[in-house]
Parts: sequence; C-alpha cells; structure tokens
Amino acid sequence: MKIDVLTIFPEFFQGPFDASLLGRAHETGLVQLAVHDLRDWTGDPRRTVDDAPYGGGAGMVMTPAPFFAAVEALYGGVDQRPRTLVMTPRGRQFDQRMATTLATEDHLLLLCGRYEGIDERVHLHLAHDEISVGDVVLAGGEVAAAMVVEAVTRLVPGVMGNADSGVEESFGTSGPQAGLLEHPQYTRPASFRGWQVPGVLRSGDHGRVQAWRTAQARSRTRLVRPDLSGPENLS
Ligand code: JFH
Repeated sequence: MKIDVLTIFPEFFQGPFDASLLGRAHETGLVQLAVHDLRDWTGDPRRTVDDAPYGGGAGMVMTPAPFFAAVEALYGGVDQRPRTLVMTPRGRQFDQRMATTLATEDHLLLLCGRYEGIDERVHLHLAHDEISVGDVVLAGGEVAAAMVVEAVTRLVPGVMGNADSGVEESFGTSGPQAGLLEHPQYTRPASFRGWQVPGVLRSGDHGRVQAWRTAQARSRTRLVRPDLSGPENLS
C-alpha cells in the first residue's frame, strides 16, 4: 500500500513513523509513506498557502491552487488521483470499520489543512471523503492523518508481527468479544508487589479463561461505553 500525505508540516510525520511498526513495514516495502510539502506547489516567493475568507470572519483559509497543483504534479491529473481523504472536524467519524475498508485500497492521499480549514473546492473536487477522527478540534489535519496512517497500516497483511492480534481487539469485527472493549491482560510475574494474576488465567482451562474474558469485556463495555453494547452484546 502507498500513502501520500500533503501538508505544510512534512517534518511532523518523520519522528513518529521512522521508529515504529510503520518504519519496519516501510523497509519491507509493504507500506510506502510519502509526505509532501504543500508549499512546493505554491507559485510565489513567499510560498503562500492561505488567504482571508470570502464573506469575512476570523482566521485564514487554505487556498485551493497548491492542492490541485500537487495532485496534477504527483499523478499527472486530477482524474488519476488515488482515493483522496481530507481531514476535517466536519467529516465522517473515522472508526475501525473505516480503517479496515481503507486497508484494502492500494493507494491513498491524505490532505491536511491548517488555519480554519481548506477552500471548499478542494473538498468538492479533490476529496472522495471527509474524515474526522473525533469530536474534538485539532489545530490542523496532521494529527488526524497520522491516526489514519497508523490505524490503516497496521491492518495491511504482513505488517503486524502476529497475524492474529487484530482479531479479538476492541472494536474488532470478529471473535467472541466482537464490538466490546478488550478484557484485562496479564503477563509475568504471577505476583507483583502483592497483586495477583487472577487464578482463572493460570488454571489452564481454556473454556473458563474464555468465559472470564468475555464476562470482563461485557461488564467493562457496559460501564464505560454503553453505546457499544448492542443487542448481540447484552449478557
Ligand atoms: C483542522 C480548525 C476548523 C472551525 C467549529 C468547530 C471547528 C479549527 C484544518 C479533525 C478533527 C480536525 C481538523 C482537521 C483539519 C484541520 C483547525 C478547523 C475550525 C468551527 C477551527 C484546520 C482540524 N477530528 N478535529 N480537528 N483545522 N471550527
């Protein structure tokens, strides 16, 4: 999978993704992340990317031309662009289902704005979809795009060390605790500062372990995320 990101802060993406999972996926060629500086496609010596809003109001709006020029330079034309997502607080809420769908694409382009957002013509004529990562207002699209990159790339087959670890996690779409928050996890030592690992997890009885985990996942979900407790999750 190839992911292109357009941003005025390309350096933002260097640190987090070089060290991690994605760094290794990049080396193996499974995921190719290319971050592009939007200012490379400005036409003036001051490399301007923003202007005052038509109709007035506070703040500045990102001007459309650099986005279109970048797409034309990178792909040879707007019609040849990959699946293009614009980060915005007014977008469709990003979730695990969307991540799994996006993980099947072979090429994505993520558009990051700053200031008060991007000229509507970019939304209308470049973006296939508008994505919000939650009901919170960020200072720009970069953190949102980083979330999308991380959530999507870990689902690309072969990227994760353990091929199974996507199955039973929170918001996963299959397994005995599908749609529930995850159960508690323990590792060694069995006793740490006087706190014991629950005996059932050391019993060797897989049926009892599974029942305990599902009960834990259900009660935790009811308590902190009742909205996730659909009819199929009611105990
Ligand atoms: C972004 C910003 C818009 C306008 C009422 C609420 C918002 C500040 C580009 C995504 C999520 C973002 C996000 C994504 C891209 C950009 C800052 C935009 C407004 C009116 C203020 C610029 C924010 N999920 N949260 N934030 N900004 N207000």
